[in-house]
Amino acid sequence: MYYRNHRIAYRKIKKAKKIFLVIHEKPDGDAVSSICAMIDFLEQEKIDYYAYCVSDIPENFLFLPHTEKINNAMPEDFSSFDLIIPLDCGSLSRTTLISEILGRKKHQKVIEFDHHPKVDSYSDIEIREVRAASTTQVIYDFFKKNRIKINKARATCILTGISTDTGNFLYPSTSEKTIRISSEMMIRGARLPNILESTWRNKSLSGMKLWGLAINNLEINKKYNFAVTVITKKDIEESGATEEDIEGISGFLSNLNEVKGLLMLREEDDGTIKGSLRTSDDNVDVSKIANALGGGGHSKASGFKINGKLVHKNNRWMIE
Ligand SMILES: [Mn+2]
Repeated sequence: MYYRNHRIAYRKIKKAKKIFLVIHEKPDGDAVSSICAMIDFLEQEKIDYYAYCVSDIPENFLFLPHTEKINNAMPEDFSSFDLIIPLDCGSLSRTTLISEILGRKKHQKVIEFDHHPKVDSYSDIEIREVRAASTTQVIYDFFKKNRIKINKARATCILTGISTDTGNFLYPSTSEKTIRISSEMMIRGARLPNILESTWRNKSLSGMKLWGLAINNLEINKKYNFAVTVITKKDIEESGATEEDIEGISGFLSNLNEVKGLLMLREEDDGTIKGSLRTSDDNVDVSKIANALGGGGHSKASGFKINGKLVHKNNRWMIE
């Protein structure tokens, strides 16, 4: 089904008059890379498109080709699009287009490209491979199956999505296929050192200080052998760190050995708490915890959002 859908999707894309591309809010490297790879392909095919993300694109991904073509305003006439393509979204709510997609007209079809486990069914064609390390790896399969050439720009996007979503080839999602594709992307012109320079070796002093606070707040819950840390609004304010600085902390902290996994809780501006869960233990599926709390994600990396604030009481962190 997976590969058959690649071919059906290709025919639909070729026939489409106007395509709407969308990625999730607060996009990560994989989301931005996915939309940029698709933009590159649609431009070559001379297919009209509108690329959309509700959030600004983080600065460290602006080296990717075509990021300047991603809009954060909705177009006037959504019904003029005959094909909607959500990339790396994970669920309908993360497309940020719930009413547009659920209330779409008959002529509007949805083709979803993703590597997150399925949580809801909203698209007409699903191109999902949960074993893929990134959505760009799914797009690689799409290009290959349809004999679409992978030029330097596309190779850069595919490799960036893989390296950012695998924590620089560290997470268990890194398979033999992931490495093989990455090596092929380098042969096709992608430059891994440059990608790592932009996406990883770019930490600011304020960012490093916030990482320090997160390390300092680390505790181990002995009962479950699970590491827990918190980042409060005060921590973020005092360090002067930005949203982008917070990226990657949970992945880094999951290097802690002898624990089953890590939970990072972080206060957001809107009075909610964002939880990130990481594990490298084969027998632990953190998506089950995330799902129980209304979130989602992968078995090794997942997240959720709850209302409340973090308070330190009786020597421990609590949510109020
Ligand atoms: Mn992804």
